[in-house]
Amino acid sequence: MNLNQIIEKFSGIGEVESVSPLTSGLINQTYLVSTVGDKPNYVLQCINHNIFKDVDLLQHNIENVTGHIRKKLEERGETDIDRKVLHFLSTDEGKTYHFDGEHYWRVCVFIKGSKTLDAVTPETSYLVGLKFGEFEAMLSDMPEYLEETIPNFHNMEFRLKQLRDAVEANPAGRMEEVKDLVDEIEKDSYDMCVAERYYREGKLPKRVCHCDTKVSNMLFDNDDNVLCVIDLDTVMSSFVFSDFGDFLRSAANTSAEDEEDLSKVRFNFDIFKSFAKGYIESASCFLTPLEIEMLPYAVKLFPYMQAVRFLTDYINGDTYYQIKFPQHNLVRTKAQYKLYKEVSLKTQEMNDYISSVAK
Ligand code: GN1
Ligand code: MG
Repeated sequence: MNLNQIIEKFSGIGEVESVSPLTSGLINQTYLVSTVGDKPNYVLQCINHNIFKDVDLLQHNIENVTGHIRKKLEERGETDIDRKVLHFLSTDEGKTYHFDGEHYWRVCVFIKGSKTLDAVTPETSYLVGLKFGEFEAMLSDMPEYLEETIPNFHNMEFRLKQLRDAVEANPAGRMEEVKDLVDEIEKDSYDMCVAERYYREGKLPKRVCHCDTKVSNMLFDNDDNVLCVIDLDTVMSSFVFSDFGDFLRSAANTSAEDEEDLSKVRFNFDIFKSFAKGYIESASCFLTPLEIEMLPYAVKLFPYMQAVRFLTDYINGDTYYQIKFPQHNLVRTKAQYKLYKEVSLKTQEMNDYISSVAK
């Protein structure tokens, strides 16, 4: 695959100096394209077409969302807008992606002086909370309904069905090894699906959310101020819990998503408090009382859902997530399930804190 030939399909890129892989992310392949002189650098991505089946819809959503945010920032008179929202390049055919006959590619401008973080402090997570609340608030009046780029992406009932189908089919012969873990996880399955039931009863809305708010999907400047939200593939209608819970799943975990030593996996309550404070400050203008009351549920839901998803993939023989060693998805499952247990111990404290800030 000649990356230079792909880059040439996108208009306006200067002379390329080097192309090097950027490693974060479990789904798409990402490269940094450095150009000669003081021209901008770019991020080139090969979109995982097995997962995102409808790339045209995917890019359509991203164009809509970035366009809408850009408009909002302009209306607010913000400066330096190109550092606050992503800009995707078009090809000569006027599309924001290129299909080379086998793979789908896209390019966005690399925001100069930006970085990602793998961990945050209470100070930064307060700012991130404000930013995500603001992100959702800006998207709350999108004129067009956003179709789901991955149907049922954060639907807990659907994720449990996938697990149960995998258990039934046992395609990789791994069931013997994980049977007890599956039984353990199943015990809380009914409680964890409460949001879907409330949705059907008309008690909870779905709104445009980011749906992949892990810490590494946000750009910071050199002073650790939040610049913008990246990795927009999963921006779609969902419960606000997606953004709240998924951020804390990574940010308030005292260890890595795939930590093998489970004694290191704990829930950092200070991070929870500062993120919740920031988020409620900027999002309470549109959140319903029930959405606010259920935020602690969201913090439990996401490590739980992620454990179910990793375990399903392990049972299926690792067909979804990129893995670095054969047991990787099982290690990830156990770490996420441990986090779920740790968070659950703090339910009362989380409820008390949320009621104290959401007055
Ligand atoms: C995937 O692409 P990446 O690595 O940011 C996944 C998320 C998971 C996450 C777990 C499209 O995100 O849903 O929470 O891995 N994205 C997709 O690290 O499945
Ligand atoms: Mg990512």
